[in-house]
Amino acid sequence: TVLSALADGVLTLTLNRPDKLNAFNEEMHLALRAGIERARDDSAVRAVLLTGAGRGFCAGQDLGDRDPRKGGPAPDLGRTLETFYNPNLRLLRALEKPVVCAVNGVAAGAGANIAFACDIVLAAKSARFIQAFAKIGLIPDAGGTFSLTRILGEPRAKALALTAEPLGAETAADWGLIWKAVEDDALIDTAQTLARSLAAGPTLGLGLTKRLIQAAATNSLDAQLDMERDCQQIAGRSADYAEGVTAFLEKRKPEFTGQ
Ligand code: LHQ
Repeated sequence: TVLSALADGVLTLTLNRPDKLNAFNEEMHLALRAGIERARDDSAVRAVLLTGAGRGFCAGQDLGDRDPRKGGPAPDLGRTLETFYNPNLRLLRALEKPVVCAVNGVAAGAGANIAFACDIVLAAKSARFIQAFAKIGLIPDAGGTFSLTRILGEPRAKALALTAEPLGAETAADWGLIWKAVEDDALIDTAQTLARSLAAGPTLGLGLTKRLIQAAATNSLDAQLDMERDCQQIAGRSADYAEGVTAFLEKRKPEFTGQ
């Protein structure tokens, strides 16, 4: 349910239930988790590219999994979040390697919010983001109330979440919700080129940068300055810093190793 391929330091994870627009079932949650854990544990992985197979990126939770018409007790969706979604969201944010997301088509419900948890999001111009939860009586999960509010502020976060109105990729980019909207047929090449160039970069420093930027929202300036000091101390001792400066002085391209 998730294809996994490592090339040029980039682990490409492709959500792969195209007949269901890559909606999440339990198997796909666990396969995505295994992919992110591999990215964390395998030093050959220096960047991740997340995308979807077929015409959609991800339609959120598979609503066919539990049919209320069949009766039985109401499901405990809090438990579903705790068991399946939240671990993946936490792993993605804690992963100290760049994660590029290529949103190749519609991203609905938790599918949209998983994209917003990635570090650099590119979307096909025809892709749409839909906070579909309001249509079925749920609240935006998979970090949606966090990312939408942090990125957009309350007015736009509330309107998207309360109306479930689709947001086109170009508007999403104009609003700063994603990095760029690109022509449909250029999406995968653009995302792969970006992911490969990040993977060839000073990934130790890039990982620290991700940690710092994510911490900034809740830190005071003083705490953030202390954290920058500590992270720069680590970066300054890295082989990549020595190589970066040497390459600059020798007027050549640096060869970073992520060490
Ligand atoms: C689907 C789905 C889908 C199953 C398309 N499930 N089959 C929820 C509950 C539990 C725990 C905690 O978290 C969550 C989080 C959530 O994510 S809630 C939100 C769940 N997602 C949605 O409500 C979105 C439902 N899907 C749609 O509204 C539409 O499919 C969109 C707008 C995504 C795409 O529309 P179209 O491009 O018109 O495609 P379609 O509707 O024709 O879908 C194509 C096929 O995919 C179709 O199957 P079929 O056999 O008829 O060809 C759909 O039934 C299936 N599909 N989403 N979530």
